Amino acid sequence: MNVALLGIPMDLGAGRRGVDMGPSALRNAHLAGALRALGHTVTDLGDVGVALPESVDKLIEGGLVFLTPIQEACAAAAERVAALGPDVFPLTIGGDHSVSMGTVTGNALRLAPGGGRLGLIWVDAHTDYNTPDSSPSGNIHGMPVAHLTGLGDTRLTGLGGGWHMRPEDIVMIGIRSVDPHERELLREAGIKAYTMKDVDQLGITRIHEETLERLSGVQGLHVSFDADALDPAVCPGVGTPVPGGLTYREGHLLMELLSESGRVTSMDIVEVNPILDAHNQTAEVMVGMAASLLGQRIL
Ligand code: Z70
Ligand code: MN
Ligand code: MN
Ligand code: MN
Repeated sequence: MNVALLGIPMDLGAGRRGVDMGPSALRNAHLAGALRALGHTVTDLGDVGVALPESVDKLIEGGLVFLTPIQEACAAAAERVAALGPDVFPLTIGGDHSVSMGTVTGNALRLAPGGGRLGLIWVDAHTDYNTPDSSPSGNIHGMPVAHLTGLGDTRLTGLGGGWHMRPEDIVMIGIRSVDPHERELLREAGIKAYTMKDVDQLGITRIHEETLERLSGVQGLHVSFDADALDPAVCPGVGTPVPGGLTYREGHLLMELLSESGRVTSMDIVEVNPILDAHNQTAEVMVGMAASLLGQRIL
């Protein structure tokens, strides 16, 4: 496969500094080399330009922290991804999870002019379904999925030029932290979310089967993997660690099964925070997840 790496070194959407160094940490953990070892052709497109928080004068607009520079970086990421051909596998590396408003939009535009029907598998401790009104923090990394479905601030919902995700084309896995009003919004939208209780009860194999069945009508499948979906013991380098996450093997099994399905067309790795990490462990684990999704096998 032709894999295109694109970094979005942005921490403007997160509550803590440091995930802007995620792309560097993942490159240092030999992301490109690991994928080349699997036989892929890997082209590193470098990074999208992102404003420094220190050089931005307007911090909060309409309750949203760093709205303008986040909108600009997401628009740039969407444009870069959309320009890639349909036979390329974009692997976009953040950055806080607000980058996915740009990457998911770009991948939908890559499928078809005006935006195709993209399925989204959101692997995360959080549902990231807050709107500016429901958000307890104003941090945009808690809001990307809502904006992708057309809810929230028009500057962010406008990223796809009118394209939006269908809520029924979204499946979330690993969920264990949802804000009260966010829970209501998720229910109203009808988004399928597998909590950690579901992971314990059903297991990854059944969740994978149900997910692909549910997303059987889409043209492409995007996996957005937030490092905080994995247990903090596995991935300590994240801004919002939540106990009781996916194990190392559950993460790999999910990636291996998705890889075997042959249906995944793009991926994000987000929320890797080297400042909070232990010897780049989180980046190394996430490189392993990408390798499993892109065909690495034990035997
Ligand atoms: C909380 C909020 C969050 C990380 C998303 C947390 C959001 N629900 N944290 N991703 N790491 O502020 O909206
Ligand atoms: Mn997230
Ligand atoms: Mn998260
Ligand atoms: Mn939109």
